[in-house]
Amino acid sequence: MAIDEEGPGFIDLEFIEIDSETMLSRARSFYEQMDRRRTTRHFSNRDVPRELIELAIKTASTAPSGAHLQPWTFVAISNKELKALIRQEAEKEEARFYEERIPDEWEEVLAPLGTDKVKEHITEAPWVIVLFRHSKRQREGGFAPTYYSQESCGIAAGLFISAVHNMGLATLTHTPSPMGFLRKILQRPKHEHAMLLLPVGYPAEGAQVPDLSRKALGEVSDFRD
Ligand code: IYR
Repeated sequence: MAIDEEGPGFIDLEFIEIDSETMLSRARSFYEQMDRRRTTRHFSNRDVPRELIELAIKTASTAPSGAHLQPWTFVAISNKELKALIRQEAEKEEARFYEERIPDEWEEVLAPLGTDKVKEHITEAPWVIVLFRHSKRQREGGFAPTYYSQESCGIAAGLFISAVHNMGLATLTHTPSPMGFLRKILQRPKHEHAMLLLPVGYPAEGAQVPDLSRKALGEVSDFRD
């Protein structure tokens, strides 16, 4: 549809132009703010109001998605018994992973991150969010596919992580493997697949992070001016 054609269901884009100086300073300060984000495994059990979690989910849900199907459900858990059950099941899977299934070449790159089968963050953090990806959607009494649901949910997860960091809290992208148990415990339908488990909260006092650096621009980009 050309820009000046009338089309059903279209409205004008709301766009506020920013002058170039402000643009650059906003771009810089956003980068600097995001560059301070770190993934920590050490969470405090200090309470976080539910409204902040709701806002992080609403922000995540602004993500672009295949055919605008928004193929995600964010399950937000603060219930202590449920968190304990999830931790217990996650640790069972992780014990098998770390003790039996982990290939050498994977162990080699994980070792510097100090991860192990103990998943204290699941019970320490006041909130645990589980992102479920929808591989199908309901249609006329049956099911039809969703499109690019991995990409869509990946983008939504990125926005969620940014929102949490921006509000001054910490989160961790945990991928218990395999994570089928989450659908069962959280009673989600079969076409929803747990993709990420994200504890959200304040970092514990004395929280630590691996001493890492990020790749330089030249290593992650290829410009063709
Ligand atoms: N799922 C495991 C292993 C793990 C894998 C990767 I790749 C990480 O970056 C971190 C951990 C766990 O959560 O411990």
